[in-house]
Amino acid sequence: MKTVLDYLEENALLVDAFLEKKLLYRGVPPVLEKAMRYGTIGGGKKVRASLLFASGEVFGIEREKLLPLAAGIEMIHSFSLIHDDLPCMDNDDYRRGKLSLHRAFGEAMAVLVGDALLIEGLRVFAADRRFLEEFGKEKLWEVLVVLFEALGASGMLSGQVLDIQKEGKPVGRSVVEQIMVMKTARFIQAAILCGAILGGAKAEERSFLAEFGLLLGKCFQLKDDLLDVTGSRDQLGKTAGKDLVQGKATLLRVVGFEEAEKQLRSWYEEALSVLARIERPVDCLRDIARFIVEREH
Ligand code: GRG
Repeated sequence: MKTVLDYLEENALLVDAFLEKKLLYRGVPPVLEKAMRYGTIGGGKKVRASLLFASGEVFGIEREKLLPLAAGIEMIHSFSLIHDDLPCMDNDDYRRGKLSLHRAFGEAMAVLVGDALLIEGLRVFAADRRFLEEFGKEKLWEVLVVLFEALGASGMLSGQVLDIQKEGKPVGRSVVEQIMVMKTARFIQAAILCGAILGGAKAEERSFLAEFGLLLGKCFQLKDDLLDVTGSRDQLGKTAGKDLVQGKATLLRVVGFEEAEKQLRSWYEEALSVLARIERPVDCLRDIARFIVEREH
């Protein structure tokens, strides 16, 4: 029987194979292509791509049709990690079990490769003729708007600004939750919403998936924070125990480990009960949700 780990691995391989072919450019400085490939292919869990596939599956969309968008979402995610690791941001030397991009290629290149992955990550599906013919202009436009909103001033960008601003400062619960939502949860929610948009979900289904996605995104960030305390560098593929040292504004810091674990359970259960309201096959999304809260990396 196929487990969720098999499913995630299969999806990661599919996305990597797609990126292998797509991240080959003519007339581009070879170092840019090499570094873009270094930052994306063969690394990371590719959870956001899997969430898009699983959400598409709820509406009967075949994975192959979603591949350009899944790859684009993972390129954009990789951009955020590359910039997050920069010395002027979180300053991390390791990512995905190897040197972070600026350590391997230099800081200027890491800034530019991040920029490239953000723009190319949008282009890879928006300029894909077959993707456009399959889903049509209206849905493509909706997908772009959802991604812009999750990434821009109302999402990841502001989440990162707050994350940096609040480092080492006293913070309350509402601010740390705002950081979790903006920095992490909105993009995870967007990956799930894209499947709903492309699948022609009804308004009610879309709003359940939006609620589920936000709760799952908060679970994802909280689990990431807990793993930062309990995990090792080998296990996580990145430096462990940094949040406490850097005085990161996390929920864990505000409420303590035990309370944070309880909160994770409670958001997870709430997410599952919202998901259960959708009268379609949601097993894949449920399995990934479980993986997210139980994972060890
Ligand atoms: C969007 C314009 C714009 C700017 C981005 C740098 C930055 C500003 C934001 C950083 C956001 C960030 C890194 C959030 C953390 C999210 C998180 C918990 C990432 C870890 O994701 P995993 O575990 O990583 O899925 P893998 O390596 O498995 O892909």
